[in-house]
Amino acid sequence: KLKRNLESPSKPDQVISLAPSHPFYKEINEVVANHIRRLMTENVEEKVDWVCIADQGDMKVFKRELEENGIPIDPMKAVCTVKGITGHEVCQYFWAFDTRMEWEATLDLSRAVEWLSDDTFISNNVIKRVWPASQRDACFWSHIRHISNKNDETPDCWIVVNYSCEHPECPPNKYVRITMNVALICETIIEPPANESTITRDNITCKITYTADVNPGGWAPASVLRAVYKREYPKFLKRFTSFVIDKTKDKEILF
Ligand code: 6CM
Repeated sequence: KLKRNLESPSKPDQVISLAPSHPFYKEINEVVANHIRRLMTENVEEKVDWVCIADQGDMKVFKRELEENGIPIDPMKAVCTVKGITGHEVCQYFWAFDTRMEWEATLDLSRAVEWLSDDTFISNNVIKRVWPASQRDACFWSHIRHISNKNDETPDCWIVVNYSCEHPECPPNKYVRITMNVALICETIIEPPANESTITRDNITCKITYTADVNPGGWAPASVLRAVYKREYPKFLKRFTSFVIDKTKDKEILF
């Protein structure tokens, strides 16, 4: 299967390139649709049970404290706006496997397990150990999709979903297996330049919504985990978006 190439990206797909007969086809479509629905109906800034844990002006991170059998599974949600990059660029780099370790600071290693199609692959990711808990890993499919605004009911956006799955070549036998449902959804805002001149990076802004529902698997001390999240999620957003700005600054804009 062909890998999507960042240097000469293929025409944006409007549809899933995974075959409808694939065992993950239904799940991927349902998970993507749920994220889009959540995006359109949920405004964390208006909800009382969501707490803002980082506010850096253009970037805000929220959490909702939740426990399951004594294990914290706090859903996280972040919203940020970044100038000079498009939603397509942000999603392409969040999804791209070959550059993941250039911006990922929470992983020890990432291994591609199987390419399902040119928009979906499965990877195994070993997360850096957090003392005093055991080391964790995750196995998930990563799917990228363009959703065009054919009608007023859906926004024109790019989305990447990282969603836990099982794979015979990735058994959960060495580390504690975390499970997750992570989505990065981007909308591009274009400020029309004066005198119908060409759009430059000064005219574009990307609105990013990031959500992460992570179950750390086995025992994890809540106070340590919550301290890690408070520190690491804002750090990730800053580091990742700076990475995209740096990678794209001398390139043509990928709308
Ligand atoms: O979304 C992020 N990265 C993606 C690409 O790698 C992918 C990553 C998922 C891993 C999420 C790990 C969350 C951290 C879990 C720590 C559990 C340790 C238990 C310790 C108990 C004390 O979606 C960026 C992820 C940024 C995470 C801060």
